[in-house]
Amino acid sequence: MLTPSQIDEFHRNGFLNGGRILTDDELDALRADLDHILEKGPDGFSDAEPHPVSFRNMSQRGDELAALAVWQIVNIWEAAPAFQQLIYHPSIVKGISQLTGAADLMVWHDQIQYKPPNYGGATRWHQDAPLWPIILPMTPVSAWIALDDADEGNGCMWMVPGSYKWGDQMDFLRTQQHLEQRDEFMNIEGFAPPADSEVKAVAPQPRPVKSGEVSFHHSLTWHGSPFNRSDRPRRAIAIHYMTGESRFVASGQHLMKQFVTLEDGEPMAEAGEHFPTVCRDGEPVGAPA
Ligand SMILES: O=C(O)CCC(=O)C(=O)O
Repeated sequence: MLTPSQIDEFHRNGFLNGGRILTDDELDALRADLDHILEKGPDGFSDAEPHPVSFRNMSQRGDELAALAVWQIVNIWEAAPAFQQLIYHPSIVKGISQLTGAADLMVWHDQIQYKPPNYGGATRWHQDAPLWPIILPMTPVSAWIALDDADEGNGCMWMVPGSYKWGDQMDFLRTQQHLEQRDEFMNIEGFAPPADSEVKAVAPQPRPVKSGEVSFHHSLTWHGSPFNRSDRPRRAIAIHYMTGESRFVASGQHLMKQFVTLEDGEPMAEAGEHFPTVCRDGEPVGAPA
C-alpha cells in the first residue's frame, strides 16, 4: 500500500518511486526469463509457441552510432511465466489503483526496454498517452520495474516534475529528439509552461531506480532515457494499465489494435484475452494458477 504522502508526491510531480516490491527469487526468475527470450531473438519464435507481440530494436540509426540498441519487447507476459505473474503483482496493481483512484484495471500492454552494456541507445523525450490513440479516457498511470540498478551511468529514466499538468505537448517534444546523450539530456529548450499552470519551470531530473523497485509515472509526464555507455546492462519493464472506464477508439492506430474485438466506443474491459483484468472492485485479482 502506498502512504498518503507518497500519493501526494505522485500528484505533485507525476512520478513516484514506490520502493522495493520484488524478492531476490522473483528478480532472478524475471531476469532468467528475459535472458532466455533475448537469446532466442526477434526471429527465434515459431507461430505455434507463446511469443511476444513485438520484439525489435527501437534505435534504428543509420549513422556512426548504428551499433546502439534499445531492445523493445511488447507483451513479454504472453511468452514468459515470470512476467505473467508480474502484471498481476499485488503491490503494483494496488499502487496503480491507489494512484488512479480506479477500482477496476486491465493490462493495456507491457514493454521491456533493454539497453545493452556499452551500446545502449536512447529513448527520446516523450509522453505516453498521446501515443495510445485507441483508448479513451487516457490511461493515467504506468509502472516501471527495474531488473538492474538503473542510474545516470546506464541510462535511467529522466522526468520533468509537474509536466503532466501541461497537457499533450508531444508536438513540442518532437522538436527535442536530438537530445540522446547523458550530458545533454537535461537541455530541453524552447518551451514556456502555460501561463495559468502552477508549474512554471521545465526542470528535468534523472530518476534512479534500484533493481526490484517500482517507479510509477503519469501517462502525460515528460520522460525519456539517454544512452547506456556503461559496462552494465539496463534491463527494465514498463507495464501500462487501463482503467475500467477505458473505451475503444476505432479511428486510432496502435500495435495492439489487431487484438481488439470491439466496435467503436465499447468498453476495453471486453477487449479480449490480450487485455486481462488485474483488479476488480479495488482488489488485485491475483495471477491465474
Ligand atoms: O525504459 C525506458 O527508458 C523508457 C520507458 C518508457 O518510456 C515508459 O515506461 O513509458
